Parts: sequence; C-alpha cells; structure tokens
Amino acid sequence: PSKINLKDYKKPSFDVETVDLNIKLFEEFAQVDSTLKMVRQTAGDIVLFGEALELISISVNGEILTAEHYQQDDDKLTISNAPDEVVLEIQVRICPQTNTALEGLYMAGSGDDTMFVTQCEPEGFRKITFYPDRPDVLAIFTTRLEADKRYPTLLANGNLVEFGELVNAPDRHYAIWHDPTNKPSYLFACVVADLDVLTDSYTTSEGRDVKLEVYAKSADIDKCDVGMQALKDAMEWDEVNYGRPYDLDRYMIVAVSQFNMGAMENKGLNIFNTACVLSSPETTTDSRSFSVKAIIAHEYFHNWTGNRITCRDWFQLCLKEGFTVYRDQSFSADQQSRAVQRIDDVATLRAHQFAEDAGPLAHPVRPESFVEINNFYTTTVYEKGAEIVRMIANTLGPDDFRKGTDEYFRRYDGQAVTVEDFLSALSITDSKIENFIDWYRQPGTPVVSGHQSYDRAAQTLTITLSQQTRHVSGFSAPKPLPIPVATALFDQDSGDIIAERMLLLDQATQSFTFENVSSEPVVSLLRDFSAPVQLNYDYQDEDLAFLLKHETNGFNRWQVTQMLVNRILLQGQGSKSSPQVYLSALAQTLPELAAEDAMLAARLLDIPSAQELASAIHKDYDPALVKAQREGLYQLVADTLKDQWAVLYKQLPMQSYKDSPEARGTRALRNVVLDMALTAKIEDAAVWAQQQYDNASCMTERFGALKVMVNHQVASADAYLADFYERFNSNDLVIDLWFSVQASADTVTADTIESLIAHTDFDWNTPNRVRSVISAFTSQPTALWTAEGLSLYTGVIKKLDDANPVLASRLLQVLARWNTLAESHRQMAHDQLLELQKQVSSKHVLESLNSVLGA
Ligand code: BAL
Ligand code: ZN
Repeated sequence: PSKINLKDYKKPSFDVETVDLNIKLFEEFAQVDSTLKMVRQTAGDIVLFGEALELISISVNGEILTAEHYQQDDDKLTISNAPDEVVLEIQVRICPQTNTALEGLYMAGSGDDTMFVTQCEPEGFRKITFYPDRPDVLAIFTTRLEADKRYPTLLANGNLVEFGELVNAPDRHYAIWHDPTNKPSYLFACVVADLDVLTDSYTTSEGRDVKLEVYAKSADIDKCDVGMQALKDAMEWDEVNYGRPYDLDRYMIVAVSQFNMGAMENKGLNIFNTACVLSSPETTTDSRSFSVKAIIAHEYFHNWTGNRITCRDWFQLCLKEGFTVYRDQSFSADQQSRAVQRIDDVATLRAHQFAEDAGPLAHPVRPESFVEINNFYTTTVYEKGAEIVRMIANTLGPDDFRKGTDEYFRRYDGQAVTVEDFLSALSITDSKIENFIDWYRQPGTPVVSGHQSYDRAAQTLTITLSQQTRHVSGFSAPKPLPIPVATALFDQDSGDIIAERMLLLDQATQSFTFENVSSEPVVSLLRDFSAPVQLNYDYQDEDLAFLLKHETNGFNRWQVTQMLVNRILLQGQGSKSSPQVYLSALAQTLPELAAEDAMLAARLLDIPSAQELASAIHKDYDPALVKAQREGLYQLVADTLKDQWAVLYKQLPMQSYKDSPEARGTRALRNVVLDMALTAKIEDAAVWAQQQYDNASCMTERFGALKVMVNHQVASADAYLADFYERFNSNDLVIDLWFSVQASADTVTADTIESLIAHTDFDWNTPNRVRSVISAFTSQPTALWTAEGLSLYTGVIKKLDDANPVLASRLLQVLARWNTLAESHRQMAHDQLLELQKQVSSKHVLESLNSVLGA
C-alpha cells in the first residue's frame, strides 16, 4: 500500500454543494442512491472514493456512464473531462450485515437484537457510497432512510423533515432528515434501530431551544441521566469559557455496544460506545463515570472545534483533537479537584504517550505521511496535541488566549484549515506563539536537564536548563523547542514561596537568574506539568521530600512523589535513591492529607505502572525484574505504614451512595487502603474486602473489593467472581469488568486468557469485549512477553486482521517495546512478529507492523 504525504496536498477539483442520500435497508443488503451537485474549483478530474461497494449505475447530468467513461480501481472512481457543473447520480449496493470492520454502515448486535449504525471518520463514508470522501469537501446533506418497521428509530444528522409509511409496503417506513450546516462526509451519521429515548432541553445564550435526546436500548435507558447532565453542563461551559453556543435545534446521542472508538462527534448525531455514555452507581465505577462525562463534553466541544472548523486534510487531525482534548480536560478540571484532574491527565500522558514517543511508533503530533490514517488516532496526536495547546494557553494567559480563540472562530468558521491557521489566529497578541509549530513537527519527548547555583554575595540564584530531544530516524535533526517551565523558589526555613516565574527555555541551554534571594532556596520546576517533557534536575532526595511537604498545589506534590519513586525504581537506569526519604515523607503526609483530600491522598500512593516504567528502559528490559522491583517497593510501603491502614480504613466508613468529590475521594482511598492492607498481610483485611463487597452501595466499592480479592488470591475470590457474574450477567459493560479483572490479575497466564476467550460470553465482534480480555492482559508484561503470551497475542491480531483491521492494528501497537527486551526474549518476540508479518494482509496492520519492526 502506498504512502500519502502531507507535502503532496492538492485542493479538490470539484466542490460538492448538496448531497441527497436515499438509504434503503433490506434483510440482506442496503441500497444507497445519491445525488451530488458538484461545481468545478480547479482543473482536473472528478475523483470519488469507494470501497466494498457494488456499483449499480452512475450518471452525469442525466447521462448514464458506461465503463469506458470512467476509470475504477480498488478504492477510486475517476471521471475525466467533466463539465464545470455536474449532477452526479449514483446507485450502489452494500452489505452492512457482514461489515465486521465497523466502518461505514454496519449492523451491530445479533439475532433479534440488531441495529444499523455508521462510523465515517476518518474514511468510512466511502464504504457507503462513491464520494469525494475527504475533509476539505463540505456539503449540505439531505438523508432519506427507509427500513422495516421493526426498526422504529430512524435518525440522521440535522432536522427531521418528514416521517411516514410506504404506501405500497405496509411493513416499511421512512424518515427524511436535512442538515442545514455544511459538513465533510466524515461527520455524516445515521441510525436505524429500536431504541428508547431520554429527552431534555437546553436554551442557548442566543435563545435557541435545543431538544436533547439520548437513545439507548430500553434496558439501558435508566443509565443515561449522567450523560444528559454532562451534556447540559458542557453546553453551558462552552458558552461561558469560549463564547460558543450550539447551532442546531436538536442534539442526539446514540449508545451502541459494538463500536471501535469511544465516541464520534457526527454533526448533531453523536454515536457513542455504550462504555462511554451509560453510567449508573450500581454498574459503573466512579472513574468510568467521570470519563463518561468527559467524553460527552469532548464530543460536544467538537461541534466548534472539529465540525464548524474542520481539518483541511487528515494530517491536521491534531488541529481538532488536540484542541478538543485540551477543552475537555479544562471542563473536567472545573468539575472536580483541579490537581487530581491534572494528575490523571499527566499519568496517562506519561504512561502511554511518552512510551509511544520513546519507541518505533514515534511520530510528530502532525504526521507527515501515512499509509492508513486510522493508525494515527494516537496518544501523540490527542494527548501531546492537547499539551501543546495548554502550553500556548499558559504562555498567553487567559485573556489573550480567549482573544486568540475568538479570532480563530471568527476567521475560520465554516472552513477546513491547518495547524498553521490555528497558530496564526492564536498569535494575534503575541507573534512568538507561531514558534510552537516545531512542537507539531518534531517527534520525541524532550529531556530538560538542569542545576542551580547560588551566589551568596550577590544574593542571586541562577538556574541553568538545557534541552535535548532524541533524533528519531527519518526526521530532521531536532531543534530546540519553546518549553515553558513554571518555576517557584521555596525558602528553606519557612517553606514559603519567595518567587514565581514562567521560564521560557527556547535555546539548547539557557540560564535564568533570580535577584534578591537571601538564602539558597529549594526550586520547584515544571509545576502543573507546564510542558510535556522529562525533567532531570539535580535534586537531592531531601529537596523532593521538602517539596512534598511545602508545595502549595496537589499536582506538584504528586509530581515530586513520582520523582522519588522513579529514582528508587529506576536504579539500574542511572538513578540512585534509597526508599527511606520517600517512606518517611509519605508517613508524615498521609494522615493529614487523607482527612483533607482523600482523592489526592489515594493518588499520592501511586506507583507507576509496569508499562510506564518500561518506557524509561531502552535496553535489556526484563519484565520480571521490573515487576519484582515494583512489588518490592509496594510491599515496603505497605509494611512500613502498616499501622496506618487499619486506622485509615476505619476513618473511611461505607456510606449510602453520593456522587460528590468527597464521597468519590473516600471510595478511591478506601480501595487503595484495602489493597495496601492485604499486601501488608493484615489479618482482618480479607474480611474487610468481603464486607465491602457484600455491603457495597455502588460499583466502585464492589469492584474495588473484587479486584483486591482476585489479585491477592483471597480464598473466597472464586466464589465472589461467581457471585459477580450471577448478579450482572445481563449487563455487558459489567461483564467486561468481570473479564478484565481476571485478564489483568497478577497471576494471569496465557492459559487464563485462552479460557476467557473460550467462555460463551466472549465475542470477537464486540471490541469492548475483546479489549476487556486482550488489552487487560497487556497490563501484565511478565505474562505477555513469554513465548505463550506473545503467541496468543499475535494470534488475536491475525484473527482480527481481516475482520476488524482498525482494532487489530491498535492492539498490535502495544507490542512496540519488543526491541528493548533482554536478548533471549527479544529474539523470540522478533521471530513471532516476523511470523505474524507473513500472515496478515490489512494495510492497517502491515503499516503498524513495519513500524514496530523498525522497517
Ligand atoms: N473523532 C473521533 C473520536 C473523537 O476523538 O472524538
Ligand atoms: Zn475527538
């Protein structure tokens, strides 16, 4: 398959003004008739993309075209010498019933319980009909849907124009929808189903009454209130913070159980993975419920950042995703503790994006070439993309950032634009912002190193910082980037802040001097994680312990504990710290913090995941050694603070369910304490776990207890697993938890995974279920990186390669660290990946595999 390059971008020769679609669904196929009004923009052919379509007829301005009038290859239909104004009529037949790739129009569910749904981003529309399926072609869509009446729900983008029965086919009915906004084809959506609906309304700041609808299966409709409230909160938040009201009379969300992504921002008709919209205390953990709210907000925010202003081409994916993730992170920070939100966002970035940037899949936030764009829905595009917007926002300050975003919306509303356009609007008050373009172009995580020198006579403190980014092969030599380093100086005696500054490191090495410093202070750097970099500052452990005590914001306290933990765990990688300072700092901090902010206290006990630690190891990675070191430190924390666990567990009693930050904090800390207590072998801890499970008021408590019982192999764990299954076997999302707790257990082996796959509830056609076993398994690298583990994992990729290549390729990307393994494992992994290469054929998997193999 060929590479597509950013530098080859050309405008389309024709624009589409209007599209009329008529989608008729039958028992075994669908017929799609389309009428496109097209107008020439520049010289050239009409190029229509199409995949897996059976062409029935095509005509131009009323003249049927025969094969000699056009060229057709695997994925394109080209018409040369077309007149400047064209009405194109196309009829195709497709088969949603056998579409397991879940792109284009597909049937979800099975037996009597089926529905039809679309996923068009990035290039799914071309599986519905021939079309100039590229984001810079914007058109007005009118959609007629026709289906059997056993599917009463007929939805498409925009406003409902007509709903009626077919005169000559009494079992069938139709709906016509018209979307008055210009949109690219990737934002098209339709749903044909039998669903219940939760309705509400919202009046915008402009006085528009918007009908809000969340559609779900009748058994799930009672789990839609959290999402509905989040939608209303997001609508208001975007008006207050960005001045952006909603622009249609209706906003619909549909829950679908078989979906590759989390959710999709189709204009006025979002389609959501059930896992990302359904939420109830009995069935959904607090953290999942929180991400439901964030994802609802994310898709809503796309209405401005993505839909009204869209991407010129798919290389610009970060234009909409980076900005929208930044917006949803800011929204979530307003809904809970700011510190905890930042901790969670940074932990995700460090665990996944830093790992991606350190390995063979490293790519710029704006890639320069791809074979399959689906392979670039990555943490680099999303999360690092969001970090760039955050750096810009922090550099400008709130007022100028708002001026910049207002200018962006004013200038580009209704257009398909580039990252350069975005930066040019944001730089209206400060031209330096344009320099951030290199962050979009350059792969690799910068390492910022530094030290300080104090001049007592001059009363100055000088901080010297330097930056270095690894040279990723295939890209130009890295340049210094603009790196904002939020800095504070703490007085050693009082613990007070004596100076605060945002240092802008934009050279390879730079010194920054603070005047009037009367004694040598402790320096806190990269506060709030002001840039997505690795920090390597010349700290003593005692400095970090001091900061843990005196830092004024929770994120920074977490950050210094993470630095301490990393110094202990990555001894072999050049750091040398003993755990004593860390342990005594924790012992001093924990009791008070637990009473003040339980959620933050829970996070302070975080030990980075095995995958995050692995990402810092570039050679001779031994999963068993990392696991032993991690568990050793965890055991040491549990044993050292043993006396605190019983006290803390009693201070955190179970109460009737509440969805407040305090209640969520209590539940989070109680689960961590329970795990610590079992690790410290406190005699009663197994009973605490059982009681917590039996008396649980919500899923956070019940699942937290189940998890520790499984991980600590408590005698009754199997009985509780069986109980959990019995209680919830009608709820797919909870059964996903049941699978995942077993697939990610400390004791998991390839055999466990084999038997989970053999379970009657395992389903290859439901990505959530596949992920609940296969992705959960990757959290145990010691089991994954064995001959059996890897053979099983590559077998899964081979199985999904043809059926669902998007999913197969995502799963494959997790194997990118094979190259860092110690030699015997490395050879084994290499052999298995080469073997896989002979057995797969999708361009998705082949592109990822080539990158993973370093080809
Ligand atoms: N646009 C794909 C799903 C999302 O990022 O919202
Ligand atoms: Zn998005």
